[in-house]
Amino acid sequence: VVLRNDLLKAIERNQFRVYYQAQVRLESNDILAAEALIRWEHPEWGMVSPNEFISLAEESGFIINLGNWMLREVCRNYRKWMEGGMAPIKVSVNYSSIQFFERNFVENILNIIAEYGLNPHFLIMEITESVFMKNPEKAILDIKRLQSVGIQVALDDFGTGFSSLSYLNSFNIDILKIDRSFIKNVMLDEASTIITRSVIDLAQELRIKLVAEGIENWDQLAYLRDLNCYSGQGFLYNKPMPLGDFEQLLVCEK
Ligand code: G
Ligand code: G
Ligand code: MN
Ligand code: NA
Repeated sequence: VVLRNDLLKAIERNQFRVYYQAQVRLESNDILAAEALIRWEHPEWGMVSPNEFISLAEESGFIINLGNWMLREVCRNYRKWMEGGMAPIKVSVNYSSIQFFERNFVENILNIIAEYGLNPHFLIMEITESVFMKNPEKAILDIKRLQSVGIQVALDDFGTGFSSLSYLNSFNIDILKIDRSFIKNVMLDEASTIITRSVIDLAQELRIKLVAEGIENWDQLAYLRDLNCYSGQGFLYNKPMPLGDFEQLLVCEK
């Protein structure tokens, strides 16, 4: 209850932060995109992970306000990057299925982006398969509309949960993010190694861009590079970091 009351006030109290983690082209080390990840800087508990509060935000409906806050913050920062002449990378934002099924979901996103005078094509929307399970007809239409203005759609945590290959058929996904539980065991566990290799092949054949999540060491990177895996993110490159630190990284890319 304490957590919930605090959460509902955290926007007005200016306690949310956006952290960024680079998504890197494996072949060249170029930064392709930044995944935006929310953090709650609580005065007593310090930096609170979204794992601790996203489901609470979903249950209470607060996730809608939180998502709007997040997109505005991402747009505001992105505009600053563009004005500073930074490399035009994309920004990848996580959406929960609750947000996806809000009534004016797509209009709302386009309105916010327009407020900041940005072209929507900088945005990648990360969703999970729960979006497809709830209301596939609406999901197909919304994904089409997002893509028609240049927003790309990424399927997050691929290979976990109930992810089905048929989703790749019915929903026109731009990017697949293979879950870090597979990358973690690459070269250590035979099944994870084979699954990873197969997903890389699958993405290539379907012409879907693949992001390998959770790359933590050189062995994993070497394996993924050998198989021509397109891109990845993980602690080997960098951890999610505050805005200022990420901007330093972008300046070096310039
Ligand atoms: O960054 P971290 O490992 O703490 O993220 C934990 C989980 O929270 C991940 O599943 C991530 O997708 C989710 N998450 C992070 N930021 C957001 C956000 O802004 N909105 C939603 N819906 N989920 C987020
Ligand atoms: O569910 P989602 O893929 O959105 O979760 C993203 C979160 O995964 C990031 O916020 C970050 O905290 C975590 N993460 C990113 N890279 C790594 C990594 O290399 N190892 C581990 N264990 N977690 C990572
Ligand atoms: Mn994600
Ligand atoms: Na993931």
